[in-house]
Amino acid sequence: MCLVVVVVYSLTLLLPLGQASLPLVINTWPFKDATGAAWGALQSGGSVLDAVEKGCARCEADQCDGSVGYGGSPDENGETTLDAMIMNGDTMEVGAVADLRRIKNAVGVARAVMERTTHTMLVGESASLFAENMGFTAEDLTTNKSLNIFSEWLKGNCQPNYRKNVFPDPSAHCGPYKPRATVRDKQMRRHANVNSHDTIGMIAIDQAGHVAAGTSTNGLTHKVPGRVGDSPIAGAGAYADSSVGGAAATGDGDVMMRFLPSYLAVEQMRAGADPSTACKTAISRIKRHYADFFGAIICANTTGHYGAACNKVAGFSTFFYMVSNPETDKPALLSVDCF
Ligand code: SD4
Repeated sequence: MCLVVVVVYSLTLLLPLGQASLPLVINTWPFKDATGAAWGALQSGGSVLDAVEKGCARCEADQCDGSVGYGGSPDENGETTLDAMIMNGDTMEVGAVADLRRIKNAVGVARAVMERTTHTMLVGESASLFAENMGFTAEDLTTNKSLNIFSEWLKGNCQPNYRKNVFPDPSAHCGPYKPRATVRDKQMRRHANVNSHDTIGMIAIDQAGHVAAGTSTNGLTHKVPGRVGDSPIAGAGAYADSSVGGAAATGDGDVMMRFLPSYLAVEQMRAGADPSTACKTAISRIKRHYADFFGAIICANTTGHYGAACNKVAGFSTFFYMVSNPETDKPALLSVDCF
């Protein structure tokens, strides 16, 4: 990540924090090309949904930091599976896919769920079949890199993993696992940490105040097959309401999805909080229960104000995010100190 940040710093304009202007694109992490793709979509007359879809799709194609799209975060079987969502803040429609296999363009499939069904979310093999029927190409999401991550993990006795209260002891052995007779409530196994991050979450707001938000991720490396995180869950991974604004989150989805941080942030803005304060409130709510959770959130309102917040933990004291608006001209890298 450090190298990425340095490179992005040198390629982007640093913007004085929080200058409000519309239209606006804001996204998690220094994924500059994704911001540019979304901004380009708006500039060429596309809708905010087009912007979010194009921005997230760019990350899926570029494998942003290995945490979005194909070839990243292999699960316990070595397979890459994708989660994504998109939300229309005008209509409150959502399209989402989770545990999507063999299809690279997860956010595109999410949009198809929204626009070509009356459902909100499709999962697993059936989501892949739906995607194929909608014209998306099925292909192997495995790469040499993901194969290598997987084989190194197997060689290292499947460490780390996300199992607890099973035998053989998951802190020393691979599965298959069986439930242990007793469940130790206090047994804390590993949660996602600063090394398993970088989901793209994006908000786009046009001049007229139309809001869309979305996410795309390949989740967590070595996750239990079938695991779905916060990213495709409306209100958790992202939320949009054109009468207020939008929010999008990144981090330990297993913890964060219990608090619907994106929904909370939007509701805080509805109640009058500025975006930075709304973002902080969403993080604080989680902190109360999980002081050491890894996570961050971006928030923006329909006046073009925006902000971000993150939970300070070892190895994560600054969160980088991207903004494009008429003040920046090109994508600008911003940061916020975690608290
Ligand atoms: C997940 N929230 O699947 C995603 C991962 C992530 O930054 O955001 N990492 O839990």
